[in-house]
Amino acid sequence: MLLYQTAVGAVVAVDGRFYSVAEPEGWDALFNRANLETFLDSLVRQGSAMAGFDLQKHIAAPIGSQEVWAAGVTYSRSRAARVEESKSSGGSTCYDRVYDAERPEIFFKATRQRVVGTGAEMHLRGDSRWMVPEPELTLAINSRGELIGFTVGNDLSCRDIEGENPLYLPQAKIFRHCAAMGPGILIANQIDPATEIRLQILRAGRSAFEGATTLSRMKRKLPELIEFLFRDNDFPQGCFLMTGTGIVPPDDFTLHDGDEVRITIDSVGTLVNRMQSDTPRS
Ligand code: DO4
Ligand code: MG
Repeated sequence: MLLYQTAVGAVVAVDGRFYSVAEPEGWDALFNRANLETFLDSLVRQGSAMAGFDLQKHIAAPIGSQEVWAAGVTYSRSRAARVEESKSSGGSTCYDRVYDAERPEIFFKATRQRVVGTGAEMHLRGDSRWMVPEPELTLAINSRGELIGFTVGNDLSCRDIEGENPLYLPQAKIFRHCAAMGPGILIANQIDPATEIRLQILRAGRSAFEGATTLSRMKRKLPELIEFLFRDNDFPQGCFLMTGTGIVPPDDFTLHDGDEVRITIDSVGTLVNRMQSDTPRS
């Protein structure tokens, strides 16, 4: 069962049929509803499917007032890439250390206003010459710390800014339209570790990079990441947690204006975003 936020309200999809979710208090209330899966299940069983609904026309990012956080260096591929990019700054040992440490790296990624959904543009920073998408399984977690579902996330990042000095991480990670999530949320509290994540970058219609990994290559367990995120921390409207990238393009690759980034997670969906270097300020 997939939950979408759309211009006409929340919609749930089962077997290719769409059902309207009448939640008068809006997305945040739905996100934090007790027994969400049971509620949506009974709504589908009792309701009638929407006739002729065009999801692509109405879809929005599946986020309300939730903050977006991210875990890092959860795959050995991410550790290796970061050790390489930060060699000249002398900061490279911190990535080896955090990969093996009990405490994971968890950082703040975005507020709602910095997040775009599928089909929308992401922003390439004007002061970075080395940017990459980071395709990440993203957890939807309610205010009680319960995992309610999974979406596809893109933790767009500046490798040169982070590589110059790890203390620049917030600037490498947080900027206008720095995060994409969607298309919807797979409502479930478990996901098969054999699930694949695939990244495809198209430039002028041709493949500029393709890569894949599986969730089983992630070093950390999902409950472990959630437990650390919620330690001494409150999320009254719930939150999202990106779980780190296991796919990094080669070191000579950077995103260009106009590139299309496609991230697919089996059973969750495909997130598609075009890269823009001059998105007007909103
Ligand atoms: O250490 C910096 C960020 C790591 C990250 O975003 C990732 O591994 O996905
Ligand atoms: Mg990341």
